[in-house]
Amino acid sequence: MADLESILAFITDIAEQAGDLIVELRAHNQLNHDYKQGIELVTNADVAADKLITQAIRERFPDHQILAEESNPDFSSIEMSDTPLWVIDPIDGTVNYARHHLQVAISIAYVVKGKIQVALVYNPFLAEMFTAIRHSGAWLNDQPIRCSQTLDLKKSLIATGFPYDKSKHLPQLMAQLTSVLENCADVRRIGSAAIDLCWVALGRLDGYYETVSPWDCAAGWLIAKEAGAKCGYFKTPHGGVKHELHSENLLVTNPNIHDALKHVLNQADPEYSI
Ligand code: LIP
Repeated sequence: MADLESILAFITDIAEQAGDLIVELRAHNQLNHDYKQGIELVTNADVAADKLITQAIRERFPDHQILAEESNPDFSSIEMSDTPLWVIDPIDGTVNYARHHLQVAISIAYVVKGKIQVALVYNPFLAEMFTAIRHSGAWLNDQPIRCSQTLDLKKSLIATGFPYDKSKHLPQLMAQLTSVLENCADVRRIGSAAIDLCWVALGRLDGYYETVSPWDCAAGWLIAKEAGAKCGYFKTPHGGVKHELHSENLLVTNPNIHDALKHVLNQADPEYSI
C-alpha cells in the first residue's frame, strides 16, 4: 500500500487541478444545469471534475476501488476490504457553485478496510485546503487546526443541511431544527457537508448534524476527527455502525457539547407543535 504522505501529495495535486477547472468554468459562464431524478442539481463542471479526479486515480492505482458522486455513486459496488477505496465528491455544494456562492469544495478520501486514512477538502474560491492523515492531525493550508472548546450549548453555533427531496422527512427535520434553535445560540446552513465538517475542525462552528451521502462527509469526517472533534451519530442503526462511511444521522461536534446536542436532537419529535 502506498505510504499515506505520498497519497496526500497525489490528491493535493489533482484537487488543485480540479479546483482550477471548476473556477474557470464558472468564471467563463460555461455551466450547464441538469437534474438527477428531476430534483438534484448537477452541472457539467461536477462531471468534468469527477472525470479529471477519477482518471488520475485509475492511471496511478488501476486496482483500487472508486466511489464517486457522478461516475460511480453505487455504494453496493464497493467492499470494505484490503483493496483501497477512493471516495470522491467532485463539487460538494453544487447549488452554491451554480449560484456563484463561495462555499464550494472538492472532497477526496482514501479508505482502507472501512477506515478513512487520508482526507482532503479543497475550497478553490477561498484558497482553503483542509487535509488530514489518520493519527497525524488536521491542517488548513500549512497550519495545524483544532476544534472549538465551547462548553455551553447555549453559546454554540451549529450547522446542518437538508436533503434535496424534503417531502419524506420534513416534520422530523423541522422538529430537530426547532429543538436546536431552542437550545443553542444559532444555526448555519452552509450548503456543503464537507465544509461544515471542516469548519467544525477549525472552530468556526461548534457542531454539525445531518444525513448525507458518503462522498459528502468522508473526508470532512477524518479532518474533524484529527482536529479533536467527536465524530458520531445522534441515532445509530440496529446492529451498530460497521464502517466510517456511514453517513446517516451524523453528529460531529467539539467534545464538550456532543452528548448535550445528541440529547437535544433525540428529544425532537415530529409531533412537536411548531
Ligand atoms: C450537499 C451536501 C449538503 C446538503 C445538500 C447537498 P452536494 O451535497 O454537502 O450537506 O445539505 O443538500 O446534498 O449535492 O452539493 O454534493
